[in-house]
Amino acid sequence: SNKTDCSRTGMTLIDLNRCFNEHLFYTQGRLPLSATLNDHYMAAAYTVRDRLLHRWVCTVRDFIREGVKVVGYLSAEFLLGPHLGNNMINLDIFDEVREASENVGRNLDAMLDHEEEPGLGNGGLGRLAACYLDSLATLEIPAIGYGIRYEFGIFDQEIRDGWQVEKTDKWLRLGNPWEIPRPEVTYEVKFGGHTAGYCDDGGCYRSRWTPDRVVRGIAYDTPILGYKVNTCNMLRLWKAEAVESFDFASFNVGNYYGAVHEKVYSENISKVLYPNDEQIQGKQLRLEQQYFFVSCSLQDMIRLHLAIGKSLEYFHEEFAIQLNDTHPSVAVAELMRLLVDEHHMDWDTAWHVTRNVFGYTNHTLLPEALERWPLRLFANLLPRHLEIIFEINRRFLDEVRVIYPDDEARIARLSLIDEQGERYVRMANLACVGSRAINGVAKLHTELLKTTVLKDFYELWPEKFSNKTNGVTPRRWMVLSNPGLTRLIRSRIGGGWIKKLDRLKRLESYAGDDAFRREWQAVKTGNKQALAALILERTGISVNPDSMFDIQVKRIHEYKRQHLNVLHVVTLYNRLRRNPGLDMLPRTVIFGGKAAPSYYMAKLIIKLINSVADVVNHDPAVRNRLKVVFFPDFNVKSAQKIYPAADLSEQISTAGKEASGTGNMKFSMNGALTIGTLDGANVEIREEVGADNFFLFGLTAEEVARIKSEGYDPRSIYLSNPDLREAIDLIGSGFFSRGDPDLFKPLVDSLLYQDEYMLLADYQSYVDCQDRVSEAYRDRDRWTRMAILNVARMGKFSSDRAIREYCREIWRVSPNTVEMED
Ligand code: 26V
Repeated sequence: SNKTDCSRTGMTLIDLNRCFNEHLFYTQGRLPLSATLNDHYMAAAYTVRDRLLHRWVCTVRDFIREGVKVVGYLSAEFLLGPHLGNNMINLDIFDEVREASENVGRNLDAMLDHEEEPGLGNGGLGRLAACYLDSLATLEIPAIGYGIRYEFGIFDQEIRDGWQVEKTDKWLRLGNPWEIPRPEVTYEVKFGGHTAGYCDDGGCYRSRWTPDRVVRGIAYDTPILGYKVNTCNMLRLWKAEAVESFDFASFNVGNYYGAVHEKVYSENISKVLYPNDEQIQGKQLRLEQQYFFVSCSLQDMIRLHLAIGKSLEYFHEEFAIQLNDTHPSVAVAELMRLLVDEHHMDWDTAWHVTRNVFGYTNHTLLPEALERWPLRLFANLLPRHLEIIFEINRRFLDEVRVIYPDDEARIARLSLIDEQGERYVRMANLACVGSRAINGVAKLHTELLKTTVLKDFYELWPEKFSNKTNGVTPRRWMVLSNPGLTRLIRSRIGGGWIKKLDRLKRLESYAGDDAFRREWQAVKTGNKQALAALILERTGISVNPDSMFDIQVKRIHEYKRQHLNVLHVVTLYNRLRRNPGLDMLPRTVIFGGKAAPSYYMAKLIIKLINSVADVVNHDPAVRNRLKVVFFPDFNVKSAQKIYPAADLSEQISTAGKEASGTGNMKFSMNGALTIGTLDGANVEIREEVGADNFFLFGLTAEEVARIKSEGYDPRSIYLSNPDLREAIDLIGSGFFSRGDPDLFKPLVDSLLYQDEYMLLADYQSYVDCQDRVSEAYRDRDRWTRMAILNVARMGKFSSDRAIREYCREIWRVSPNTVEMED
């Protein structure tokens, strides 16, 4: 299919070898003998990139020629993970590149390990955006991801003396071969100043915004290739720069530092990703980031739309724009401003376009995570947008009053402005009013949205609401990260499942096949040995690959309840102390995840895990039956090594708190069984794999709400449960803190006197369930059968299924096959 330019982007081993050597010489400036690991990595990356770019230009050419509808996915985060291996998989040249690298005496895995990942996201939300880009390209849907090119992504985590220490993520240090800077694709973004009314030529009242600062956004494009297709979409990330690289006016009057200050100030906007913690509210720089990337992205889409010769009143027929949470929701006001102020459209037409172009995805029910901006701050930074929001609100509330006359309480709740006490702009309300479609990310989450945080909007516009259960890409999360399992599955049912994950169903008939189960176990053992080696390298702890690998990896948060897992560990430890000869199933309990730098309790939980690990791992009486590991710096790269090695996946959030979870899907796809609550997507995972193949415990979301409303008393549970009491008391006694009873007191007290996330209420149910897990694991054939059935029934959780639903039900876009010829 690739006849035109086989010399430069051919797919044979000969083509790849030549290309690799040419890049080593002409791009890196190296002779084979003096090439470093980095040189080899760069040469491989450019070799792969050439093939992406060939497909990319064909994709762009077809966009323009066919005038197809394009998805614009707006997200403040894209947690892509390393590119090289993934692109090799999608190009279907993995084995050839391995051979080409061995031909120059370099091990491919060393090169893959060398890549620094772009950590431009916090966790689930950013990783979801990355999986969705992969599926959009694989399904041949024209799409552009828009976001921010943070110079520093999520911090690197180090553990010192058991505590988390944050290190800046210098991911661009060695250059980034995967991005194409586009210095000619730039837009200006205004900030601050004031507005003034005037009459235009037609006698219409208009508003003119005179800003006091202007910043320039520069596009950096990353090609996103689909799996075994020619569609190569792009991720366009904006970097902020000063409009004049040097302010000569200031310089000439001697204000050199004033001029440089302006430059430094502008560049700050894309400097660093905010970790999601409580302090984000009210940070002006965060709002500047949001507006900056939204404005650049909308201007870019408008330019592309006008370039194909269409009128802006049809903008929503050429683009579907998705708001990934409320972070980009200022887009509703910005699109109105661009259409009305800059392109002189009348308000009603502009509002029609706006309301029909946007979709809004909600990702959390936690009230403290719902974005609101102090009105003062908003007015100072975006005075024109505040006017527009007031006008949207006035018209909206007029409509509401017709439907609900005299229901002032409801009107106050629906208003875009929170007016109880200090005034705020409510970003979720803005997103709801400005969108045609609103969705949650799992069945339970969507139902809870309708009855809690977005209840009033649901009652107003039930037809706007739908559920889109999250999914993850099987290319990265199975094929790339678990080659052993992929090979085994392929040997029985071929490779069709990689694009049609439902086909994994065909594995069901092998669940009872003894030979297959042996091979399955061998793959798992291999993955566990590899993780054990990595754990030894990163922590100095040696773990036994024959023990059950019980793993919880995710951001550290009280609602995710890593400390409930710790209570279980301490309970097992107490059993061993009480009964040194106990025949206990050997377990290795592994934790990983970052705490937001200002989230004190989360950091204390990390310290607790490490302190418990220290004692348990060094207690000779434990004798290999229990090991505890905190795996530092959990990120996409390490995740690819961790999920394939898990026996047990911990998904233990308080019911009703985790919107979906996506790690739960990655574990299960790699043959781990889940212990979990009825929360987020766990509910649907259990539905799919069958109740017999899922370890369920704990209160339901309804029970949590009911018990809370009736008055919950954690202390009475503590007093009446001896095992729980013993575990908590041991932590509170200073046993794990060198005799210091104060260290973990904040944690213990919060459990005894508040227990916001109801650990104590779920403790016994969790421990009992863990005992059933151990029992099941002892019967290795039964366990393996269950693991096979888990994988076989995970088809629903492919991001391809999720994206198909978004395409059909929200975006109304269809595939467009890209031809490589001509
Ligand atoms: C933000 C904040 C900020 C304030 C303090 C507490 C807090 C807690 C969580 C968040 C995250 C909000 C958005 C988010 O990342 N949601 C995640 O989205 C994933 C993809 O849909 C989903 O799988 C996770 O369950 C959900 O937490």
